[in-house]
Amino acid sequence: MTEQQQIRPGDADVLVVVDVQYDFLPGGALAVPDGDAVVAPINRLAKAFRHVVLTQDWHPKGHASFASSHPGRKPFEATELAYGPQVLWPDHCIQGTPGADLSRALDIPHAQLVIRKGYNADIDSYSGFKEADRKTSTGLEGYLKERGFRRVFCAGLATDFCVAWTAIDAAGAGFESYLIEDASRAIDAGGSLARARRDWNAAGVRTIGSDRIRQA
Ligand code: VGL
Ligand code: ZN
Repeated sequence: MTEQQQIRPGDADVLVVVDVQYDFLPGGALAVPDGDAVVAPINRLAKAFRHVVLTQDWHPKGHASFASSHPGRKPFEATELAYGPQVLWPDHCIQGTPGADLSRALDIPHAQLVIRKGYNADIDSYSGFKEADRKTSTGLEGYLKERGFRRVFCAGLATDFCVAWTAIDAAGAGFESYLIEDASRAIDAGGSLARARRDWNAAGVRTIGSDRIRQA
């Protein structure tokens, strides 16, 4: 904390809180181990950011990323969809269900946007920016650029999927991109966390702890 310079969030900085939804929290359909540990650091961080955006995984029933949509396949198996490789998941974050709700433990009344993703039946979207076909945009890049943000700070669930892909796409879109690791938790299935870390490092995403952010 004393070695590295503190970051003081300002008007060019936005905190992106990824998928803190009941289905990813303990007891949820796709519970991330220790997932509820992100809530306290995120609430603390959010107080230091004037600008906060939330993402919300938001699938229709029968979504292509659900194992239940592929007869004979099981959750956490890999498959190929039209756009490439896809991990198959338990049914989760179905539009309008309690599991898809954002956690009420989040204390971020000043959040300015909730961006939903994964609503196209045939395409998954880990990233808050671009769907898994790597072509279809959610509109988040245009929104953040029009707002004049230059640095994007990502935290939430899960580190190795939606947080990593969101941070990677933020870097690809030209933002200075940060992944706040202690305010995120991973699924870590089949080496996914190590793989994601290689990918976000290669993309130029900077890994930081929440202690780098000066508290408000
Ligand atoms: C996520 C798997 C499937 C995530 C979303 O939020 O990381 N992971 N859908
Ligand atoms: Zn999902």
